[in-house]
Amino acid sequence: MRKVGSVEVVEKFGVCNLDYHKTCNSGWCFDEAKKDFDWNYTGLVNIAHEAIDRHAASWRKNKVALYWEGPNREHEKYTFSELKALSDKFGNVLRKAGIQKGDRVFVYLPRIPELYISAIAIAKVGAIFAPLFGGFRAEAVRDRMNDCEARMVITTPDMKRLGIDPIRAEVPSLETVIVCKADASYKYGEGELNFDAEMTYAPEEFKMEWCHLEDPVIMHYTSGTTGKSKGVVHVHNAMIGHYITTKWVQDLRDDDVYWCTADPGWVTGTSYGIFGPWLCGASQVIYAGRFTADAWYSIIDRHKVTVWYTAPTALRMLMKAGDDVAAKYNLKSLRYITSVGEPLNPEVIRWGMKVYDLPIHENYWMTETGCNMIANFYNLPLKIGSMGKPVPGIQAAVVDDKGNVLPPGVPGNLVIKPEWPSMMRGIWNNEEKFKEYFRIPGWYVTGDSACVDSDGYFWFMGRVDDVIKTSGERVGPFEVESALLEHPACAEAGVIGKPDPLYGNIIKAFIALKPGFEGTEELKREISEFVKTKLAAHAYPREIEFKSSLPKTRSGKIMRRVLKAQELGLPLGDLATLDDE
Ligand code: 6R9
Repeated sequence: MRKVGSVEVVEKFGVCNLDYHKTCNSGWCFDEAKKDFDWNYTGLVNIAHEAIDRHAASWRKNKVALYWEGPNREHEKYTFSELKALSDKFGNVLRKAGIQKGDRVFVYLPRIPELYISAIAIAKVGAIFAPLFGGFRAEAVRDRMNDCEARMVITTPDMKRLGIDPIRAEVPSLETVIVCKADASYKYGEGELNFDAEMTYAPEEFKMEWCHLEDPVIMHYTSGTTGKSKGVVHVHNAMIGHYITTKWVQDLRDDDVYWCTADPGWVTGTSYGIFGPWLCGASQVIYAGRFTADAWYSIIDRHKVTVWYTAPTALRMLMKAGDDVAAKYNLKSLRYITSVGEPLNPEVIRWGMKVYDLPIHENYWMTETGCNMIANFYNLPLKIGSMGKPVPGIQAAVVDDKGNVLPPGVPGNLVIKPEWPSMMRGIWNNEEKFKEYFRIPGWYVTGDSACVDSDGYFWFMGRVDDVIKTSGERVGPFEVESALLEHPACAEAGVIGKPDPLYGNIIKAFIALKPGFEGTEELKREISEFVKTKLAAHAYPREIEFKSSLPKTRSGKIMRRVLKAQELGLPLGDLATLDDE
């Protein structure tokens, strides 16, 4: 390690199949990547064909695509040919249930093999794969399904009971529920199908739905600062971004065993936990169990994981668990580690270099960008604490509100020049929201602030809006506030992200109670629990503070900015719009 200015630099070694400086900003990399796909020669497009069937018809046919491990060490493995056959069959099941090109199919499953088979099969019939976090509960599920008029959901009996049954009658478009892993005593209701039984009788012969590159195939619901969650639409063309960045940013090669720890309910678990690695023909590990340091290290040890894509909160928890836990396992197989979702603390990288004998390569992107935008590539000197440099073919900049590019060191809006293959093509049913991303002429606006240094590395400063990142999960304050207001005791609620050493941020709620309610500890617990069961296990306030009233604008909007400044002891800023009543 050596120091350059105030920044520590680690020189990286290793085989390099990317000449960063040659490829940078030329845009050729995307054209180059197309040559690796069948559609470049046949004109017949489907991301599932390129991710699975193409390999099933090649020397990779008997290569393991998926090493699956369950919560109790149950394990299964699937080759590319097996995944092709299973997704062909499930494609027939979907068609028999009436699913057609363009239909929205929700997958509300734990990370069991059925989730991955579903994702591929949904793409194969030309429908839109909409993954939902297992942690979501009824109202979050209902709002998302109604927003895009979902026709089908694939789930398990337990999740159905928590997330679907309470709201089934409120989602008129939902025709079919496919139930996975039900035991013999399960009673199928109207419109419900048994995954296993359907698969047993489904024909093997399948006809792929050939699509246009610009046809939608993936939709992720994500949160903004106002309003309900938005459906971010990605098209088959996104495969180019998934593929090239998995190769270059994750440095994935044919002999790797790759493990992305993310759930597909988060974009990382779809772009880099389903499509990216399979588009590269790689073997990937999926662990369906919960996080413990022992469980995670033992996955790396037993599966001989070589490339590991994870997130800052997990790394901080591993650091907290202590070096002794790491020492119990053989982690020597690891050759490359990457992280995304929130800023990665320099001390975590330094700790990683000691314990894993490897640096952790941070990268940056978001649901809407579909693939990594900025990264610490393996062949660049790593600047600890920086997000790295733009992916070749991507032009990123820091600009002021008018779009003027700012000089090095000056913070401003982090923006990206549209468009690239995996950029979102729309927000479902919401042209207005989509347009907001292009409010600075000529740029896609990320909503983050950053600065560039004189070497062209990007440094994250923060969100410019109220979006909260907690344990790497993106949570919109509005959704939490709406859930809070449904509690009988809450008159007003304002929600902020409060910095936290482990979770990055925690959700803190300020609540004004209705008359007659007393702000007890008991009530705090009850309210937290209420949000958990309505919205999601990760989106509840870990901290609640009762206040007699909340700061509002004259038009009655809660001023989260003021709550946050008060909480952090910062200047309150411009209070011209504050209603001083
Ligand atoms: C992939 C993903 C996107 C937001 C993004 C930014 C934050 C992501 C980061 C980072 C600091 C990094 N973010 N990577 N902040 N350093 N390396 O996380 O997608 O859930 O849509 O969140 O996450 O604020 O705008 P998503």
